[in-house]
Amino acid sequence: MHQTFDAALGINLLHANQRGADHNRAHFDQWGITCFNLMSSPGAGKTALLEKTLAALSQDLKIAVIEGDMTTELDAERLRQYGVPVMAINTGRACHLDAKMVAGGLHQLAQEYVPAEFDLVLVENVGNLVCPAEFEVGEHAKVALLSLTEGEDKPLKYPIMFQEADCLLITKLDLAPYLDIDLARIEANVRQINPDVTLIPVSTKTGEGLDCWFSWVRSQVASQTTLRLEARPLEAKPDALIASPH
Ligand SMILES: Nc1nc2c(ncn2[C@@H]2O[C@H](COP(=O)(O)OP(=O)(O)OP(=O)(O)O)[C@@H](O)[C@H]2O)c(=O)[nH]1
Ligand SMILES: [Zn+2]
Ligand SMILES: [Zn+2]
Repeated sequence: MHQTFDAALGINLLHANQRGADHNRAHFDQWGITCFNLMSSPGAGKTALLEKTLAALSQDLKIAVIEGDMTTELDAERLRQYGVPVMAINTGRACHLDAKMVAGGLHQLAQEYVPAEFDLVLVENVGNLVCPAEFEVGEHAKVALLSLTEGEDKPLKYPIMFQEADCLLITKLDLAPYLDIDLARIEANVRQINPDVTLIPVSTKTGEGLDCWFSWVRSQVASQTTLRLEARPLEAKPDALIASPH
């Protein structure tokens, strides 16, 4: 009985979240913004990757960040140094961002800026290898990070995030000489879970692989823009949505 109740509650929560995520995506689409949801275990290198990404791409693309942390604004402060809007969301006790929290970030963006002027919103999820993958936030692509120090078996032991990822960055490549780890085995384990994922090994310390990541980002933004232009004639401006995200 207890289990049935829990299961029903879980399904309702996910349904409600999905509605919120669809709503957020509608805003992104109307504004012409591409959104990525960055997910990993704590410390895999999401903020370090965002720092490099903002440094390399924020001249060409207009970028905003929605930064999820349980309690602090430490990551948000790191990213604000790059001169882009960073909306910090403290989740309190929650171990993931949900669609409603990201909607809060979008409201803030819409109040302080003209959202239609942005090209890309990067969401840094709370560091957690399990829960963030269950809660869509309205993103166009899920980007997962797996650092070399976490071990070869993680894609097999925690498959959901790896299954869901459109792009998987294997991070901290510079540490390979110091670790007893086989990159080819990690890649094989990832492919077993998600054969088609875009796999990019990187190091933010040496810069290795970052150009490949930047190209992926640029191509996603370009293809999302093309999709939207095909789906909707330009004259159909979402005035009501721009005026008020909710
Ligand atoms: N050697 C090495 N260290 C890295 C690399 N990327 C990140 N780090 C280090 O790993 C630690 C965690 O990096 P963050 O970018 O803060 O990780 P995160 O995923 O944002 O962490 P949370 O937000 O707490 O989940 C920091 O000490 C970084 O300097 C890398 O490519 N190589
Ligand atoms: Zn971080
Ligand atoms: Zn809305």
